[in-house]
Amino acid sequence: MSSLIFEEAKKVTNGFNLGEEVVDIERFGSGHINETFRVTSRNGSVKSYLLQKINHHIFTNVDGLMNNINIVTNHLKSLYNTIGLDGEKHTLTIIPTKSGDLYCQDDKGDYWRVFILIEGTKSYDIVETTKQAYSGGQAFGKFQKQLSTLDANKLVEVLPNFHNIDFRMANLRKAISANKANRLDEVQDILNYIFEREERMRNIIKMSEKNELPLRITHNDTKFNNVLLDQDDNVQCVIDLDTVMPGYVAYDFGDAIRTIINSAAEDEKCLDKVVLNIPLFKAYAEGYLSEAKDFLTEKEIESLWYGVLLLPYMQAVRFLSDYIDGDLYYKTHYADHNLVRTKTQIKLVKELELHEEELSSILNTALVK
Ligand code: ADP
Ligand code: GN1
Ligand code: MG
Repeated sequence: MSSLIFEEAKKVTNGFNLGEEVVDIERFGSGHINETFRVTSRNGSVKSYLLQKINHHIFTNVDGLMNNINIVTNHLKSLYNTIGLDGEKHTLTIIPTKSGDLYCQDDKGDYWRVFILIEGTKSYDIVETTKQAYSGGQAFGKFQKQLSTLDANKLVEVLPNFHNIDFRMANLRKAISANKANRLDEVQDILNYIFEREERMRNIIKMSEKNELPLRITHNDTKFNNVLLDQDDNVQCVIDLDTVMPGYVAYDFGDAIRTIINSAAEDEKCLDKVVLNIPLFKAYAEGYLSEAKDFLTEKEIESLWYGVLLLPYMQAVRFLSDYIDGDLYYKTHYADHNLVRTKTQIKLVKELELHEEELSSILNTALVK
């Protein structure tokens, strides 16, 4: 870890009540946006916390974002309390600053927050078993169900148009026109592939224009590593709540499948390894529908498959736009990292299209289970 960020993190912990002495700070997780640390402190016993520097270039309304998380986690805690479960183990808990704020700002203007680190949990970048996939499905299905009783007007839309494909395509077109990093020539084939599919990927938008889909409170970043499972791979907690805001259920379903059905990493360079793990798809769909099928409308059920095709496609559009822009949005670890990520997502779209009939029929069967 660069010593500068370590110094910053250490300094910032003084503003929170984390015990007598911070004994260790290490980097944690593999997210693309925020900087995450595990902080270990001693106060008689040893306790761990999760410290995050919020990327305020992306999340410009940090106050609104932290208020959203506070509202959502308080709502979930009150639901857990009514069934006698410890809310601090099943949702995030914000540790306020010494002056009682939900976050603090350092002298460089960066924003920091602290959560309780839920011990004995695991998260997976790549899903390994059907049990894990089923639990992930249950976790996000239950999350949507629990939030269905929260008034959506209480939340601010932290990132407007986040999953709006027309908005993402408009951004791609802007990136192409500006060609900031002079990278257009090498991505022409990918662009052709993307534009050929543009209309087909507008199914959810079209349904929304016809008022066929209810807006619900959704998670909007249902990557599988945003679920914590316990040691036996049962559901523990849904995390990474920065993007919780009004949305369509199909976006959450599709984004989870995007990371679950891929046998390889999101940035796998060898595209032959990017193949579908269909049993994991089935398990996630069954887990999700076991929680969600009672509240989903018929049209929402119809939209789930469109989400499965759309989310890897939209992710390709987002990674590619950032590559063309010169890597301004996502953290990258080498020069063409965003291009590698784009190609992986495109390969996924191709695989999903090839298996469309089989996968849709699995989804229909999961519905009547
Ligand atoms: P990012 O925005 O960088 O994805 P996350 O909030 O998802 O950040 O955190 C990164 C990783 O840290 C998660 O994938 C998970 O492994 C771990 N993590 C996050 N919050 C907690 C928590 N409260 N308790 C235990 N582990 C956590
Ligand atoms: C980002 O922060 P992280 O890694 O969980 C991104 C998601 C993308 C994801 C792709 C706010 O999520 O939308 O799907 O990367 N988050 C934001 O891996 O843009
Ligand atoms: Mg995350």
